[in-house]
Amino acid sequence: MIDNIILINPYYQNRIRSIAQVSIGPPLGLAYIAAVLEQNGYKVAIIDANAEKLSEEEVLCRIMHVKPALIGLTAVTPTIHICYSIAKKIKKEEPSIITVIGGVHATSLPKETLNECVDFDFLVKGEGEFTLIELVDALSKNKALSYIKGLVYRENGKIVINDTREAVLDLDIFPFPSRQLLPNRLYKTIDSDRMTCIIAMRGCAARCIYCAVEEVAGRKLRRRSPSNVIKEIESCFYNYGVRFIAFLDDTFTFDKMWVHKFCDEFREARFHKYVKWSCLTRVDNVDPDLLKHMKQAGCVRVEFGIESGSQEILDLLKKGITVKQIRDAFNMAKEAGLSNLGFAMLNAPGETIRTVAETKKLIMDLDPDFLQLSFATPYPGTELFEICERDNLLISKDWSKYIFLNHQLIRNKNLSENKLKKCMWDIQRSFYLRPRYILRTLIYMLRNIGTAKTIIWAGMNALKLLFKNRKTQ
Ligand code: B12
Repeated sequence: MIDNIILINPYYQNRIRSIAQVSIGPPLGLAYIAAVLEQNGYKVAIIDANAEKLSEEEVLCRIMHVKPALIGLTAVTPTIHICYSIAKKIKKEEPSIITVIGGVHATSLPKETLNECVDFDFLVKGEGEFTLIELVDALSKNKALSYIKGLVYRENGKIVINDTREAVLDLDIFPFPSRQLLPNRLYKTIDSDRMTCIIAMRGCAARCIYCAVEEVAGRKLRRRSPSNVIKEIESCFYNYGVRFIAFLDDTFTFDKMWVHKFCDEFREARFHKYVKWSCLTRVDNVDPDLLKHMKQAGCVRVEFGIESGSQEILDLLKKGITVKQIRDAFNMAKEAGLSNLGFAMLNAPGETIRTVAETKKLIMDLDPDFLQLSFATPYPGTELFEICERDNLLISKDWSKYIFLNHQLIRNKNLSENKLKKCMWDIQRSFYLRPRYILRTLIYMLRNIGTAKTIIWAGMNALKLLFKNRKTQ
């Protein structure tokens, strides 16, 4: 009988330190899975080792204290080795505990993951809510596993990959994530230390070759209803004192009608006065009216993928946008009074000193309020990964290095590793060390005094990064 389940989010925040990654958000995937398990009568706990900064030993200690029947672990590519290690420690201490791995890395590389780690008993491909319920039910009642869509397991020494599970179309059927199992007080962004994340949509229709989202959530876009999302916000506000929501949807404004409706309902419920929010979107999915409406409904920041200032690189990445659209979107956001963040990357295949200069120029012209500059990283399951494997451009398959802020993983015949680091440092120095930028950030800090500590910490990280990069020159 599977009567006690623990889900674990490993500790990774110490490894992804950077200016733009000062936020710590809840592991929403695990909280959704927990909600469905609880709805079906199972006893479940979540250990958010990331938010609580728990070492593997501390995680193990908590697990052994409870001795659950089943453990579920979540991983992205650069954290999979941490899950390998936790699973190994669990199996060594208590081999009867069933271990399940899920998340985007396991979904992209199911066979490799089970081959690399004998300590995982099961792997869940794609969205895990119903697969895990069916697995727990089958194990409890000794039923066959072969019918469970999305499940991967070993049978007679061979790895069996069951049929793919269809994506859930009506997202309103899911209960809200089990926030009562999370250390909510530990989640924060530069905007607020009373924040949480919400996902209003799953799937992404864009075809960017570097993105791994399709692996888990597919290309078909599925939206929750605005009222369902607002009910979740209401619960976060009254039960957990949440004052800031970071929407994690890949393209929040993909369906503009939906956003207008959401903004209307949010304002009608009067939440816009007490709860502020931010979202991620594409530069080709916004217009002045929409952004103004979002601002009126409490939105404070929009985050756009810039990726590159070179049209050639944008086209190669299949981003489906133009440099002009990037410029227009940032202007529109500024005119609407919204703060903005831009994501950009260096070292896509074909990057040259000229295309880097184009990116630098664009970033300086746009002058975003926040910038996240990273290395193009070929995550497994993406077209970029296939291209790099095919053209022998992969520098390493050590997954722990797949942190796009820290490591160059694509060989570049136009730019040496050293030259590339220099370019990265040059853009960051030119961007952050402008008196105008420093002043603006100080004003932002004064306005958000509650999160000043977080911003100072981010600033220190930025300086550390700049000096570290300078030393390597
Ligand atoms: C929010 C987010 C973050 C947040 C962190 C999480 C948080 N708690 O807020 C921050 C900003 C810190 C972050 C950082 C990074 N991220 Co990120 N992030 C996302 C984002 C936008 C949303 C994740 C999410 O909540 N999804 C919604 C939930 C419901 O889905 P889910 O987590 O996938 O969970 C479902 C299934 O995967 C499965 N499942 C997951 N775990 C488990 C466990 C079990 C036991 C089971 C049964 C099932 C299961 O069931 C869940 C429910 O259906 C995704 C893009 C996306 N749309 O998913 C990228 C994404 C996950 N990130 C990505 C990357 C690359 C990173 C970084 C590595 C970037 C970097 N700095 O180098 C870091 C590394 C973080 C780390 N863990 O080490 C990539 C992952 C690619 C890969 N192969 O690893 C994604 C897919 C984006 C992309 N464009 O490709 N990220």
